[in-house]
Amino acid sequence: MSESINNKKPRIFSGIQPSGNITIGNYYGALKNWVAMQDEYEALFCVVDLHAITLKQEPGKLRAKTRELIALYIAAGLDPVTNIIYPQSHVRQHAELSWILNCFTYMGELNRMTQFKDKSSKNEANINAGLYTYPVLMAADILLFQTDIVPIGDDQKQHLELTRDIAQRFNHTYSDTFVVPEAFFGKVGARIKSLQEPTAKMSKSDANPNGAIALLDEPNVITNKIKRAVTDSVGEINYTDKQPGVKNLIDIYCCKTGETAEQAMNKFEGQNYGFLKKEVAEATVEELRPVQEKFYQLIKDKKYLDEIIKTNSEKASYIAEKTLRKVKKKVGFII
Ligand code: ATP
Ligand code: LTN
Repeated sequence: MSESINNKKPRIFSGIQPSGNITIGNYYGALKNWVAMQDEYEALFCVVDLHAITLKQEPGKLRAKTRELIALYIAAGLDPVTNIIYPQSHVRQHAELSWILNCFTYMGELNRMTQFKDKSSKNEANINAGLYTYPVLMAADILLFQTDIVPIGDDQKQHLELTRDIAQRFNHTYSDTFVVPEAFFGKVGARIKSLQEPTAKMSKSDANPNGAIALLDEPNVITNKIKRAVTDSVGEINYTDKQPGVKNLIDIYCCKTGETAEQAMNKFEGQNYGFLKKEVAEATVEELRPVQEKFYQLIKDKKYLDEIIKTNSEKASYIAEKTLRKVKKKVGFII
């Protein structure tokens, strides 16, 4: 039974990997939606460091990035008192449930995951088993908390479908144990594209630094990256898939203003690419300025951040243990 039936608010869970510099793709596609949803839901926002080590990470850097991402969650507007904000590795139940769910997931299902195919083709020297079972850990993250809604970018859709399948399979094998979660996709920010390769998604692991705008990029860096963004030779601003570079810039603009593409086109129709880029750069700088200011205050206060991590991890662990005990009992472990 959903815990949300007993409590007042439905529950959401989501996470970002501390595996690089988070981008405006993560911000508009994930974080900003979370901020808008936080009051209506009981929310857990996780920094998924266990997922991050599926690719090689430098230990000191991973530690710093994890704390940095916790601070960015708060700087972007998430309340660390009313929401549960914590690093995944602090709650051991994630790994425990993940093992159990591995035994309820078929290799045929994992073989179909496009993110695995994508990441393994880019990391041929390190195609480890964690990269392969990554979606099972993600399912464990979500199912541990009896999550109702999972706000994600559309690149995670396939993983969420697998999560639902695993939950249903487990529920059918035993009896109702997990809430079967629904995905939630934001309107405009669902898929921001790379500035250099506007048919591919903007990603924090992009090898080309000009492809992605990091949340902590300085204003002149943001402006320069947008100036260099790939457009086309049409020379006319239209919102169409035939002009993916221009379309992406309009999307980024709309993420800031909340306008529809149609509304934004009233402003851009008949203008040149230079004008579009200038407007997009100004909008982005303005959006990120307050987030950056708050971030630099927070990151100085390690004690405060560590306290947030400790209390929130304890809260998460308490909720997670309830589900895990139920699961262990159903599969036949002595509890
Ligand atoms: P990596 O490049 O390391 O794989 P990533 O940039 O894809 O990372 P994740 O940590 O995998 O980031 O994703 C965190 C969240 O941000 C997810 O909900 C994902 O769907 C969303 N997201 C990532 N990139 C984009 C994007 N370009 N547009 C919209 N949402 C995105
Ligand atoms: N796999 C996701 C990050 C992630 C996540 C989750 C998102 C891990 N666990 C649980 C939502 C819910 C990604 O790569 N973006």
